[in-house]
Amino acid sequence: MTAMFSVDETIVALASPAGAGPRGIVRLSGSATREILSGFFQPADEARWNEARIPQRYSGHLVWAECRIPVSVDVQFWPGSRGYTRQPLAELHLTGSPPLLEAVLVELLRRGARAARPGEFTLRAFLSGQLDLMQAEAVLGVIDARDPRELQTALRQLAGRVSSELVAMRADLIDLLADLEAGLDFVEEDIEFVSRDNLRSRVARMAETLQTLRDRAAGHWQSRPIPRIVLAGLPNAGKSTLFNRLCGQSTAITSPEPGTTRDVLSAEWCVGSRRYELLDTAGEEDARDVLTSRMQQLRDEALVEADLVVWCRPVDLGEEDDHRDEQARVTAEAKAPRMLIVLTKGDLHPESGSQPLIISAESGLGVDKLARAVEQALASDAISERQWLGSTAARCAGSLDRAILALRQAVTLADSHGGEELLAVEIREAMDHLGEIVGAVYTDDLLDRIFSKFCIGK
Ligand SMILES: Nc1nc2c(ncn2[C@@H]2O[C@H](COP(=O)(O)OP(=O)(O)OP(=O)(O)O)[C@@H](O)[C@H]2O)c(=O)[nH]1
Ligand SMILES: [Mg+2]
Repeated sequence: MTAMFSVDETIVALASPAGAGPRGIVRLSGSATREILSGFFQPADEARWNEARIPQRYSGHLVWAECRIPVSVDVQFWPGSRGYTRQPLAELHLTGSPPLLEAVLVELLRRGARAARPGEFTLRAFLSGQLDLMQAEAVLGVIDARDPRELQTALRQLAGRVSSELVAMRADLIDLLADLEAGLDFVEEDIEFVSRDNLRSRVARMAETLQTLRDRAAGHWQSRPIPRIVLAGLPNAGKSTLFNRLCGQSTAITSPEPGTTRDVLSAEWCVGSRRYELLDTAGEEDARDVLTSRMQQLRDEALVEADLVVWCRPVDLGEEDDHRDEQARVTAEAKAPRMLIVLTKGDLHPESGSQPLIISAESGLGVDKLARAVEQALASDAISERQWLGSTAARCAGSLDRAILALRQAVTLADSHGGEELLAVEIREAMDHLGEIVGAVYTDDLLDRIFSKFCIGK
């Protein structure tokens, strides 16, 4: 055990951002928290402090030899195991003056606290069972979130719905394993503790749930800081003209000839402080030869990897094209995670101006509305789809795949009347991989890797 994993010492760190600020927070946690503070912290209400049994806030002063004037402080104190780390925990809220905070830290170290390492408070929360590993990563995600979307994902992961589902599943596997192993002792008597049908259906259901989780996360293994928006539609729908208008450049060639765009083009679309990666694609049509099939393939890849597809449908389509557009749209929608339909070339039909999302890349009509609709669609995307942070997803992809594989093998074994021992091996395997995801099974190395990304004081 390295010192990092020992929870006996009382650790201290600055928990507020470095530098001057209106308030500074010093965090202290460990069994000696109260002893270290006693004499240093002089509470206004001594009796209440001495009897502290429940988490409360105390005002008072800090008094120590080097400091001639008592320093006013508010102390939030969690006695017992009610705090974040499940150990006594105190937060000293002071004026955010760097030399003052520094002096308080030095005094606490002198009184027996040890300087905390990066992420050590959260590590203690993890080691005490307060958080699982996915949630610990989510703490980092909350701290590092670059926009509201990432924050939402991190908060959802912190709330732990996915992890509690995985923990419950793992508990069910442990039960199954116990039943199987108990059965092994009674093979002679032909006693079964869990029927094959029951086992098969439970395991199959788990494999399915994990696969859904895996699929949902598939596009998000890498956390993508800038959402990717793909313009798609029939040839000549005005995609490239819109692309040029949104990016404020004339990168894409446009022409009245259908089939102008062949490659996938990419440029940045900025709306206020928001940035998107915008892709222009070839129009949807049937592949006729090597070139067109390559064009369609590139387009399909773009659809799959999009965060949002904007389907461009001209207002002036004839009846036949209207049908073609609908068919192509449905096909594309099946590949895309989310789709927004816009009516293009709105200037050709001024009377249709009341339609919800009608735009004209020529005149600029409705472009603002489109930007707002895109923002909204992506916000709801965050709420319904993103369950995992990119960092967690990347760490867990392998474990999730191996757990699914083991469960599928267990189903096959159950179908083919394979032996109990073999079933037990697969179930144990799945259990271990789920354990890696939530952190029930971990190595010091892994913890080091995860927690060293934290800042000190968290
Ligand atoms: N009146 C009008 N014409 C437009 C508008 N947008 C595009 N067009 C015209 O429609 C034709 C096709 O435009 P493109 O932007 O090349 O269409 P595209 O969807 O990229 O076409 P492909 O690349 O062939 O799939 C061009 O002649 C454009 O000038 C618009 O908002 N209003
Ligand atoms: Mg084009």
